[in-house]
Amino acid sequence: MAASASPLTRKDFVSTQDVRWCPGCGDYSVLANVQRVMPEFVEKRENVVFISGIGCSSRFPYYMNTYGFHTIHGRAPSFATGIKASNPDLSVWVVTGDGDGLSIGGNHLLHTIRRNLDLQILLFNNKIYGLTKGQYSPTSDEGTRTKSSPHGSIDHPIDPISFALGSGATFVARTIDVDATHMQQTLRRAHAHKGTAFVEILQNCPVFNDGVWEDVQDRKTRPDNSISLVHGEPLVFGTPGNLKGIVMNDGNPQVVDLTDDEDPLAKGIVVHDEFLESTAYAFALATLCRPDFPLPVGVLRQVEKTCYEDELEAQIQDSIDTKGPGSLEKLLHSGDTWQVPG
Ligand SMILES: Cc1ncc(C[n+]2csc(CCOP(=O)(O)OP(=O)(O)O)c2C)c(N)n1
Ligand code: SF4
Repeated sequence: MAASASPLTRKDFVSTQDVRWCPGCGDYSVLANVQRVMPEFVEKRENVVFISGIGCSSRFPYYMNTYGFHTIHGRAPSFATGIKASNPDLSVWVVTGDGDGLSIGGNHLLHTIRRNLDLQILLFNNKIYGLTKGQYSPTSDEGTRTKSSPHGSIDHPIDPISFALGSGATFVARTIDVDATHMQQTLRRAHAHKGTAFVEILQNCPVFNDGVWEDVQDRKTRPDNSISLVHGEPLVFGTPGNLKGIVMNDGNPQVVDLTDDEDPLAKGIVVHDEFLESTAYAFALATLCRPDFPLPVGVLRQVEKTCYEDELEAQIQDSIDTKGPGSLEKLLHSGDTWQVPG
């Protein structure tokens, strides 16, 4: 565990607000883990801001004893862009849901990711609209029956990881609400990344979509249904006696059986590389889904790219160097101005 950067503790990040999520909601675990790691990241709470849109997950800023904005549906990434661009020293966190971030907010999420501001985006994926009482969302599986899809959803769902990769995300990871250790490690990695860190958190909504992630949440079935990504390690999953690995066949992932004493490298099992500049491999990983494949969990991709706020600052500095500091007063009274008689 990383050494604590400050005298703050988890309790310092717990607000006085009553937490209003349903009993058993996966959001509790995310909140607890974020509060636990936050003292490692900052020395002062006032240097942190949590920004959300609308949804159950978007109530998050109320429960963090930091600055926060509960903004407009789907617009948290845009607020975060403005906040980070004008206050680059702040630690900026976006909390969104699959509905908030990928329905109404898809456009905003896309543009924030592609600009690569140095901030963290946590997308809670429960594959449903929780707050509005259980309508299907863009990540709902085909056939999901809800009040708004009574005959079963006929939409092809969007995968948040593929969305982030397609938007040019420089850090893309997936973690699970019930796996505290993995989530904390993932949050540390996301925070350490310079650029937009996109983290999908698989989250159970026990009221409207209970068990949608059960096979990867349950400790017993998780090894067979997920694959833990570790840079430099072969893509092996399963349990002793039932080990399997992933090979690439003409660019297509394929599952092969492994005996317990078999060398995965000799069998051609892919070795995970999160630093590849090309997104092709990360996209191939993102296509892995159950029941035919294990679900990849961990960091899929991490690369370096310039950050929006640094480029912006450089442009401002360049203008000051060439044209002088400038005056807002002069600007406002330049050109064609007039007075409205009062
Ligand atoms: C402009 C606008 N449209 C629709 C709504 C209704 N609405 C509120 S939250 C929500 C979806 C939330 O789903 P998700 O982001 O998955 O969050 P969850 O509640 O599951 O955490 C919708 C459609 C709204 N508040 N504002
Ligand atoms: S409706 Fe679902 S997502 Fe919302 S608080 Fe309740 S359990 Fe959590």
